[in-house]
Amino acid sequence: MSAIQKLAGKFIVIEGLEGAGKSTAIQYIQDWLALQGVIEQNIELTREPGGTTLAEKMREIVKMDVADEQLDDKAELLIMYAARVQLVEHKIKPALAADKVVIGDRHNWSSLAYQGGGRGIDLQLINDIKQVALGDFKADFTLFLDIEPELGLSRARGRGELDRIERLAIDFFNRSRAVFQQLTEQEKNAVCIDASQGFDQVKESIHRQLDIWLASL
Ligand code: Z5A
Repeated sequence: MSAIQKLAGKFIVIEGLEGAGKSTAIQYIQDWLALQGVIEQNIELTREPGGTTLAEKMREIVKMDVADEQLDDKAELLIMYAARVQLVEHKIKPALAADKVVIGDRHNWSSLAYQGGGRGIDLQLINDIKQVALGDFKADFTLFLDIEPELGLSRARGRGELDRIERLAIDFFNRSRAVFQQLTEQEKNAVCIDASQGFDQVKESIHRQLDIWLASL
């Protein structure tokens, strides 16, 4: 079977803390797909929360600062899943059914890491909500870009003002990171990339891990 045939209908996800370099890594994945012969029209890019008209509205709500009302942690969690259902049902599944390769900038692990690890919501409750919202749908391959929160936030800060979630204490991000690391250890089709390396080394690591995954298909 050719690489193009193996990759058709596959969902690749990039996860990691802010400033880990997810947007940059997505470009590296696109470069790698091009090397495998996958044409641009057969690649769909998504981001979470967001990626559809309604899901982008929900993204605005989770990022919004409201002076007289705090977004409740459980409301935040439910909005993440509402946005995810919209994205999966209206964009990701149709693209996969059309044999496209979908690259996701964040997916389900971000809820376990941020709302679970960071906010302290029970991981089993989050898994139950996931099951109701998405059933067994999941990524085919996950690349977790691991970085010290301090370094990631300093990179994110370089881009301008931090948003509502980015302004949380370092402890929050350390707890989120620990969940990401745990999930990577547990999941067969996931790898950890040291995102503190320079651009070229990160690119090389991502391409190497994608080669190994492709060979396993
Ligand atoms: N969230 C949640 O709580 N629960 C959920 O279920 C989901 C999300 C899905 C989404 O924000 C927020 O929602 C996020 C989690 C929460 N919260 N926060 N905070 P977003 O989409 O706006 O932000 P992000 O996903 O964290 O992305 P980001 O901040 O844009 O980071 P990034 O994409 O990983 O980084 P980047 O833009 O590729 O790189 C950042 C900078 O570092 C940039 O200037 C690069 O040139 C530089 N960079 C990248 N790689 C390197 C290397 N290797 N060396 C040096 N510099 C580098």
